Amino acid sequence: MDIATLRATHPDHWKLATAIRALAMDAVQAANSGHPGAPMGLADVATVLYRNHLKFDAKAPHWADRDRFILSAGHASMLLYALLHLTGYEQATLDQVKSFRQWGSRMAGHPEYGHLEGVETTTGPLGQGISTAVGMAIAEKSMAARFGKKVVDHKIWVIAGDGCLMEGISHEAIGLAGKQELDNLIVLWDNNNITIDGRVTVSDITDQHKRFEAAGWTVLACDGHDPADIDRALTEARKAKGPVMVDCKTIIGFGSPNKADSYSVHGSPLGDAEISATKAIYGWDHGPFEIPADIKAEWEAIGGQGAAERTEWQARLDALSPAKKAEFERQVSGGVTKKLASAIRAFKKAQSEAVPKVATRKASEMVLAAVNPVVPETIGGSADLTGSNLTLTPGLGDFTPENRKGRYVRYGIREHGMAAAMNGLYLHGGVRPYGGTFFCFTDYARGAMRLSALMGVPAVYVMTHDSIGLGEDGPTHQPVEHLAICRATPNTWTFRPADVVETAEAWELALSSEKTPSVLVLSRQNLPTLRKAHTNANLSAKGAYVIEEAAGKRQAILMATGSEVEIALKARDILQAQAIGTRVVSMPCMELFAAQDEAYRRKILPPGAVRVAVEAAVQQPWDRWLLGERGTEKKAGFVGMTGFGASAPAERLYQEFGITAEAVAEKVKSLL
Ligand SMILES: Cc1ncc(C[n+]2csc(CCOP(=O)(O)OP(=O)(O)O)c2C)c(N)n1
Repeated sequence: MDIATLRATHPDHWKLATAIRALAMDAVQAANSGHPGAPMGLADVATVLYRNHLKFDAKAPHWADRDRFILSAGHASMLLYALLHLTGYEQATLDQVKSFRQWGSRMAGHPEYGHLEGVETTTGPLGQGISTAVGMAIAEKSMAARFGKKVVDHKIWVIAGDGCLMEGISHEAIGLAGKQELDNLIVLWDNNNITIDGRVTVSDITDQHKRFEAAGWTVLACDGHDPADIDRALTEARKAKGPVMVDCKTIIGFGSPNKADSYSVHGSPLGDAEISATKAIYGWDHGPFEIPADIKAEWEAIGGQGAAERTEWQARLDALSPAKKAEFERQVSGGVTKKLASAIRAFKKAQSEAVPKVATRKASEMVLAAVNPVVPETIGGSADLTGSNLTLTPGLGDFTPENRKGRYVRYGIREHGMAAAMNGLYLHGGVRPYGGTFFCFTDYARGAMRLSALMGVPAVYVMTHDSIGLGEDGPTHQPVEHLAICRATPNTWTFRPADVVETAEAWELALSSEKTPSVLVLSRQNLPTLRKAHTNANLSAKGAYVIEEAAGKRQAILMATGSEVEIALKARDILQAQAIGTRVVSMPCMELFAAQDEAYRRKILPPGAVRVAVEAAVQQPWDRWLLGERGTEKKAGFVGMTGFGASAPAERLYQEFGITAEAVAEKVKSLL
């Protein structure tokens, strides 16, 4: 539909949509950076969505039963900011719009979770939003099954652009959503045939309709500038079977006389002259950031449309039994049940008596078997490695279209999609997600793992097969640099537990975390129980502790994690037999150790002694503990990997790569 017809036939709609377009142009111009084209093209679709379909109350951004709106095309952030401002979200003031993209503004370059109410997830890395939304849709289904449709019954709406659909992660997400028949998920595709390099067709000729249909979606289409047609499509979408993709045919930079339908309007300000010309075409004779009071009032009325529905919902929530209501509220707020700590304590006590020799992946399974029954909000899963990651415990049941109470998601071979879904599961509220794959394949999940950290989502990544210790699968499967990568990522706890007790402690910390994701790095090979004296206290909480003290004068400190703690303890035996007093420090989580005060760190790593770190991975993250923290280069050594692994049984690999107790003892002696 062209502008003249649109203005003539839908004057009310036109005014509302033009307010979005004007704010987007003005804010990008003022910031002298940003992406005006997509908001201008999407304003009609968004106006119909907010006006006629989205269930929300601008005065209650955290209402648990609101529809979620995910702007997967995060570069179009001004679309979302304009909507939040116009509908009257308290934090989305006009001053914030004016300081779009500037230091301290809630309206960051791309929408950032936690900066501004109404932003449901961080988007910007293309493809993440649509994939996170799949997790939200799963969470909605799970919550509805557990608490009833009277209190959980909403939709997840997504706007995704060509870029989101081209990203590989979207393939994983679309496949998962189709299999799971998520009829609460509606994706509005901004089909404008433009990306940064020009027409989409310079790089892609995919038939998106066939692609979505092939994955089990319902596909609808509309003219993305005709409000009646958009409304028809969205109305149909709400009733359709399975997840729905609505192809919204739009024009990027709609109305701009010299830039519409071209890549030049994608990611740079229009310029004052072009803004004037465009506003003239719009019939919008208002200055920058000026929204006439009647139009603002109409938008605010839209912002309040859901208030009555929310009141009715509150009454239904209040009608639940007090226990059920309290449990609903605890789960939605991410609160930790007291039962977790007691389950972990009992588990630790039993294991330090039984002293099993098990792989830490097996230990993790044993912990989960104790924890899952008392933490009903966990939803686990694996990227097709259930039997290797050991993430499934009795009684969870598969989450399927037939069994929405199931708490185990078969993610398929979709590591990145799984990680993004885990973000969505948590952000929706009511779920503590964990999911597994081989540690090496964190590479495949990394984009979403980074967003867990950036957003402060305490997802738990169960990453097994943690080193050359996995053996015969060889160097393609043997991580060497991945511990360094995880430890380099801000706001991430990387746990590499040494035995069953440390594994339980890591799980307790991971499931109690408020804002930090955890990566549990777990062995394939069996490891002895080292913590034989039970402590109620969680020793891993300080990141590192003395697991074996030096006998006699302390001359050496060995530091290790995971399977190498056993090697360090054997090296200590060798050294002590030669009267070299040796302390062994287990360091299951460097980040937590780094967070301790100087006094504690000094207690664990006092000056003077030779320091040797042992880890079957690259040295990089150890430099601080070897060279800093009162250490000196002359007295520091590392036993670990300097390159990729190899294909052979694990024991042989440890011999060949020189990660042995004897080598550690020799290293110490060479430094004394
Ligand atoms: C993972 C990722 N890769 C690259 C980019 C950089 N980028 C931002 S927008 C964009 C083009 C997106 O095209 P489309 O989704 O069609 O947006 P439109 O041009 O319609 O605004 C690119 C490549 C990004 N944000 N994320």
